[in-house]
Amino acid sequence: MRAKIVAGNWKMNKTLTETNALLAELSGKLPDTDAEVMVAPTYVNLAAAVEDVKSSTIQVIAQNMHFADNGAYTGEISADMLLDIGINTVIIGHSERRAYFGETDEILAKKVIKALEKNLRVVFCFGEELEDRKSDNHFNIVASQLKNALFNLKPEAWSNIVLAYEPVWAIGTGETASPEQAQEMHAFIRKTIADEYTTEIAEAVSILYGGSVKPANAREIFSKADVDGGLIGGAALKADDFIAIIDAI
Ligand code: G2H
Repeated sequence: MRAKIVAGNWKMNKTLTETNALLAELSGKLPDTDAEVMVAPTYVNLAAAVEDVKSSTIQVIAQNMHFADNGAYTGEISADMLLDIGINTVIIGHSERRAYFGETDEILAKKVIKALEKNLRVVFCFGEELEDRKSDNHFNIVASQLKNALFNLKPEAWSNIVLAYEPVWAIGTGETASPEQAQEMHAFIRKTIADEYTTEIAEAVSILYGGSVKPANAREIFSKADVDGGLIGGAALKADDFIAIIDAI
């Protein structure tokens, strides 16, 4: 049985005061669920967020990390810093990191290796842009993103990987992939992993869908066989919306 996961990526939103308030509300309203529930606040609020959810099952995760152990990397955060404040999971490869901060497949491969070496679990994001889909190149792009960043990993490393397929054209745009488009791509991702590794590894990895998931569309997307949950942006910023999405899984 694959893990079902609903993860909220708060991006550059929520002050400390707002973080405390949202986590108090979420903890209080969290429904009984088989799914793992994660939230990714901004760096400066991570330690406080870990405290906030201490008596709840909500996991606090990080939005990014650097691939070096430590050193002269102004503004960056290391795996050890995350581990030391009780963070066990990190998002790597979000399309906004790729687009605005120049993170290439090569950089992302290094980050994934470092995170896994440190025993962090990785939520690895990838997905095609609109032109790729229009030119019917989306499967090739997704396959190359997986190959470049992940297919150097040893088979056993995959137990610490969660995938998040996020078509860039559906991120924060209100535009969502249809449940059929999501299923089609998730099945392709699983087959690509099975071809490179084994069917067992492909069947065991959780693949989340991300891109304008909201209470109104979550249930249908989550009902698809190869969709194991969601990475939620905008709709994770309001407790009631996020709870409704957790309820939909
Ligand atoms: C995709 C998603 C969360 P949103 O970036 O990672 O954001 O749900 O706002 O499209």
